Amino acid sequence: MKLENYHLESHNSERLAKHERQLDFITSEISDAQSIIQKLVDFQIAIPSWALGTGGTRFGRFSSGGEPRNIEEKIEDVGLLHKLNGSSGAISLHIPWDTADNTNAIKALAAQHGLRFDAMNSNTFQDQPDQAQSYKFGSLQHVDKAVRKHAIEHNIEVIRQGVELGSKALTVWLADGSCFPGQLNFRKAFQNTLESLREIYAALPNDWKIFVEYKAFEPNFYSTTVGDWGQSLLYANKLGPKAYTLVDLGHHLPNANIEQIVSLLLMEEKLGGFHFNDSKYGDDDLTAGSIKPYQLFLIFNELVEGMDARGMDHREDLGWMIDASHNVKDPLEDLLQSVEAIMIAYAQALSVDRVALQDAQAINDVARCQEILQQAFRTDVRPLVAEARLRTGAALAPLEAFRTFKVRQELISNRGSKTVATGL
Ligand code: PSV
Ligand code: MN
Ligand code: MN
Repeated sequence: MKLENYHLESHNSERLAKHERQLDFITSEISDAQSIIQKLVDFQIAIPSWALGTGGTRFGRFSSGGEPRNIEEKIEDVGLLHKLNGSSGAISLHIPWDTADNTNAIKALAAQHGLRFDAMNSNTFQDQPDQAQSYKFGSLQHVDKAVRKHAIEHNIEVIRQGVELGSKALTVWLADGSCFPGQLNFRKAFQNTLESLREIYAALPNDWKIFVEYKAFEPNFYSTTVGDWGQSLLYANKLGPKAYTLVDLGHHLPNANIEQIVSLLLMEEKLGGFHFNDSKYGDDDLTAGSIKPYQLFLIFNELVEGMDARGMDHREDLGWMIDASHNVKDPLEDLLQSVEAIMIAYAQALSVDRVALQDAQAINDVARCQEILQQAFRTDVRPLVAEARLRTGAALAPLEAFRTFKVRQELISNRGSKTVATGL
């Protein structure tokens, strides 16, 4: 069945009494519940177009069926998520996977679903069919200027497509690096990459940003040319005010203190945005908050503290995106879970008693500092997140609604059980 507003209304009315009891309790427990709810209503997290199909590993891929076959169907899927949770009002496209033939129709379709276009992603990690130059040994870093030029032109084309759609940012993630010691002159690779990024930067419209995403490893396993936040920050500083670092949670070496990285990038005014996900080992791209929810909370704790200290707008000043892959779960269910986890971490961070924390820090009361953070982390803020959804007309329990109203079955019957989404 097609998901209609009256479905959500009946879903919500069945749960309303219980929800109100839970909401009453939490609003009596924390002081500024209403302002937290409003911030949650305003907060939007972009859904990556490439996460809407079933992911896979190099060993196999097991589709759940009804996957979106083109950009129109990807927009429809994000529209469904947004209808269910009220917080997925943007889509992040990956080019050339999502190159649209008719931009105006795509824009109209997105607007119909209440979606905007978040950062555009370029792809210089794969060779496209009949591509004249190969990215086997890198793209923007390549020893051959012709390959670099090809990659630069691709990025400029992505900006062009993004401008037509109304996007305001380009995310550059490079697979560039080396697999074995001696393969690469690190300094030359860095300089080539910088020179290439400068050409791309020069093509950015004035109101655009470029996000330089770093990653410690994979597909290259000896060195990566934008390997950590230090290297990304170097590029961003050298490029200029429109360049920022993008933090993908899965792109660090084990046990990295991501919240500290976030804090310092904010201080330097070079934090551009996020790719949220979670991991046990590396770039696992698991559901946000599924493995290390305390880390997610600590990251949001730094974000709220750092953004408020700098007077930044929580909605506008950073790019909030998910970057995940779903191998065994329904991608839409998984994305609903990720958005929920991000909203919970945000709500918990908003509820931290900042004045008390500053006071405790000033007298080195370590135990008290820990208590204050853990008090917020251990408070069940889910009714606040649910209330934000209720106020936007979305579902009190999105995942349950997804199942009750048989959304996947409807997609399978419309699209078939063997569809393969373009992307990863
Ligand atoms: C690379 O691992 C990455 O996180 C980058 O953000 C890419 O754009 C994305 O995955 C999809 O390939
Ligand atoms: Mn990423
Ligand atoms: Mn990744």
